[in-house]
Amino acid sequence: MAEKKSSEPIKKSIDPVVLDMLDKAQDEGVSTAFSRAEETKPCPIGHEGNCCKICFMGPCRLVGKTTVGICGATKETVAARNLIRMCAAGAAAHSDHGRDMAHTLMAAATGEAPDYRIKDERKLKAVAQYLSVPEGEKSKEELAIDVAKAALGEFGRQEGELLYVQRAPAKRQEIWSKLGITPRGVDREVVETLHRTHIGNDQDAEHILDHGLRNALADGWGGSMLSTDVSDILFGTPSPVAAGSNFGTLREDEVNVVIHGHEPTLSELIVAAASDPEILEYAKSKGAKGINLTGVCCTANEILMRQGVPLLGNFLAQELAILTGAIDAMVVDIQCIMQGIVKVAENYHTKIISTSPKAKITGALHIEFNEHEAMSIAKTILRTAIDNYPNRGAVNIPDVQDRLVAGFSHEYISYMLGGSLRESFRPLNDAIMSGRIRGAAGVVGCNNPRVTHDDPHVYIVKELIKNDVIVVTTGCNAIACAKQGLLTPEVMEQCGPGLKEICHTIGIPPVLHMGSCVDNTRILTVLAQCATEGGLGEDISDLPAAGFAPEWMSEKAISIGMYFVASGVTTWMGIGSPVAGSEEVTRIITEGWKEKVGAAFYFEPDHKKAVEEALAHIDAKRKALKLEEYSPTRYARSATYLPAEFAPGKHGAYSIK
Ligand code: MSK
Repeated sequence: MAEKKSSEPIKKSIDPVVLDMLDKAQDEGVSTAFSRAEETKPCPIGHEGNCCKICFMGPCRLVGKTTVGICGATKETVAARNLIRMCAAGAAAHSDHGRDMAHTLMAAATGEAPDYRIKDERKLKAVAQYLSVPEGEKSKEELAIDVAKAALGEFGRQEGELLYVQRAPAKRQEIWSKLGITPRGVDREVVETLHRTHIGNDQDAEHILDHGLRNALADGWGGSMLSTDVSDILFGTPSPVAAGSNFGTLREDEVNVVIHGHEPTLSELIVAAASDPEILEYAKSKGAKGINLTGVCCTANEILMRQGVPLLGNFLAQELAILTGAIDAMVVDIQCIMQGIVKVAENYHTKIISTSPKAKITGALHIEFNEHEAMSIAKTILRTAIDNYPNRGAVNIPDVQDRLVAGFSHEYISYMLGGSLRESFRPLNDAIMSGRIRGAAGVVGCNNPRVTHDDPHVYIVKELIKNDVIVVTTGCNAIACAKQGLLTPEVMEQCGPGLKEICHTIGIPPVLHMGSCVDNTRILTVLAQCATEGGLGEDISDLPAAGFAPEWMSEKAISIGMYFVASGVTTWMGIGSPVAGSEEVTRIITEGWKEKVGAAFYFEPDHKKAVEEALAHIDAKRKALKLEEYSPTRYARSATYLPAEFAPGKHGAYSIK
């Protein structure tokens, strides 16, 4: 990682750039999420899931001698309802995003959105198969229309079950079927959550939570998975790409446009428009040398994965980036956009441009996006940013930038492991079986100012690879890793010897950036393929694998965590438990779900303890599979004596030029 002030006290963040910007915010009297978190303590009642506000007899606060609400609802019922309502909101956000992608595919295929085209025909054909759409003699546009129709049908499906459920291992499907939690329609499960949790309806915690699992599965194996697939069809399935990260990706002499949110639909067009000669000429006419794009949150991850656009920062960096004075426009679409950015921007020249018909922000300039006039809107946005370039005041861009390699779709991982003729997960399974790789972990999720920014993310990833656990990452964890240089081939040197040997031999980095929040479904696909490849049991819950969301804050993170668990991956969430107020609900989601779906849902604020527990869990899974006992020293020698041609950066398609 690039060095800055090593003596900087690590308190609010482990990122020196964030610490510098926080000092600047304090000096200039600018309020940020960090300062507001200090001023606003979490409500202890709501924090533990003990506040019920689903009717207007309350809100009922179940504390002290008050153990039931006015209607008689118990702490168990209230905590369970609160949890699955969070899950439903998260699933709705992901899935509504997925639905919009399907509408864009339809518009692209019918010619109503002329700025879009079908970029990945191979993926289109694969998705057609998953959705039981016959290929026949159709043109790619005709096939795309049928795929879009089938995809849209999954959201409103009224009969039967989601088609993508069949992508899970057979044993997992049986578990869901036996428990009656196989998801039906995506929208249906969200609506049913709201219905069940209305006053006077479902009032048995376990029964409520069972539906929560089904709702989460409708996200993971439904809305989110469709979103990822359709994005790949439209914009291409990611393959390795090198880029930079952190505030040093801003340019003093170019128009800086920051893309923030979650949807790739507009940002892909902004990337294309930014190299349009007419737009570049316009930028030059205002004194800028060019247009520089960089991104925040998952829109950033989407356009990094496919276009190599650099990462500016993760969730907690969005306000601080404006303090550089170098951002001419921050273009936002949906989800994870703090209202606070508008207030911060009032102190500088930055224009906040909202674009989604679903997300207006008071005080922001709204340039509404629609896919029918996409390129024209993208250019209008860039012109607005260019017009704002001469309005800059003092600029303070920290000279900190780290390299990264991203773009690890499950298709690419499979190709990387087996080559174009024998794409498979066999080498990965073999490496796990031999104990060279101890296990696998998905580390994902947000930032939360209640903990040291990026610290739990980075600690967990470093500990896992040191202990020979291969890591896949998405969302804001991936951005935290990028800023610490953990997404480069060189990080192999920080791995345990077995993992290091495998990374050198196969040519994979130990931390694989798989994309945005909806792309957590790529992780589900990898897990399903490992489970069916052979040698590691028959189900995802048999795998020596674990999930983490150490700095979670969003409802989407709850939905992701719950669909990981319902798919068989024991998952550790950080921060604290939103159901701590009910011992019974805590028991159900841990021991109870372990029995039901073979995986537990832990909320463990101590991230060091979470890693220890996860490593013990991985070893227990290895033992149950009767695999070689993991030994950290067994492969030490072979990893030390690798030939020079396998040196980091020289091997594999991901080498940074
Ligand atoms: S952006 S949901 S803060 S990961 Fe997907 Fe980051 Fe969490 Fe938003």
